[in-house]
Amino acid sequence: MDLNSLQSCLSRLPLGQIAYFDEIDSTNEYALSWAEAGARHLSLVVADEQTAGRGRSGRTWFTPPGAALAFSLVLNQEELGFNQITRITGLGALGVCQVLKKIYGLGSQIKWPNDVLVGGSKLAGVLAEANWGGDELQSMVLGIGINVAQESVLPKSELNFPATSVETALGRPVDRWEMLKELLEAIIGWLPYLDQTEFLQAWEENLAYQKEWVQLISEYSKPVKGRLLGLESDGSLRLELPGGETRFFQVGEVHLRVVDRS
Ligand code: BT5
Repeated sequence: MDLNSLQSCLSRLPLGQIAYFDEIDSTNEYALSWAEAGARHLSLVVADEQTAGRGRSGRTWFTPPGAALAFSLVLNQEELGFNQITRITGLGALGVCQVLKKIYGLGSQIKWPNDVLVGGSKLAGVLAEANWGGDELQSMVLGIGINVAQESVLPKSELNFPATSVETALGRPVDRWEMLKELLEAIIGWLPYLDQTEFLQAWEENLAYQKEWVQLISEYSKPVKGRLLGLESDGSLRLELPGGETRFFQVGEVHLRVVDRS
């Protein structure tokens, strides 16, 4: 891939500027600096390889060359509306689920808040980051990493959750640039409806572990066990605790694991 080919592949989409790198530290890092320097709404950064791809809380995201999709989309605040920023992670994850279904017939689910699972293994991760100018939100960067070929999956010993790739799940090669085009189309298509119930419902329908007992693990508080009920309008997770009380948990530094009731 090169910039010209990427531009022609994506020419029908209403994107801002496009940047392509054979190798970069992190597309989110680049997109955040670009956004700060005034990148237009829907500007896109794509890389074949990331040397310092990141996940949440300084964790790393593995993106070896030729095997994955890694990109970041700049979303300007004026185009978004402040109360929609908590829905951006869901937008990315839902977009991935819908595109896997649409082009490959592949069922997937969202492990709240930011992972996409196929057959219980992680196939994609989403990282939404904010670009603040003082107290004011200027823009959001929506970063998505998808394991396309098996080479993008780290060895088990380096993972804290099982992982897979699109090609492993399908048993055949796929065109990752077609996937990128379809995914951007899905994301851009949802943007005007982000504040609608329809979006929240679609997001909720794709949640993994519905009605199952899960545990939320955080570095800062004791683990909480509960039955997964669904989402609140700001994207918080609704759990029923063992005593029957309902509680909400915001997208913070939490990990979700499925557990036995006992
Ligand atoms: C995520 O974080 O899953 C968000 C990943 C976002 C990556 C994209 S790529 C484009 C953009 N530019 C960036 O720099 N980032 C975004 P989290 O839930 O914190 O998961 C991170 C954990 O997933 C790591 O600690 C590993 O255990 C695991 N992991 C790392 N690489 C993986 C891979 N390729 N496939 C599956 N799991 C992986």
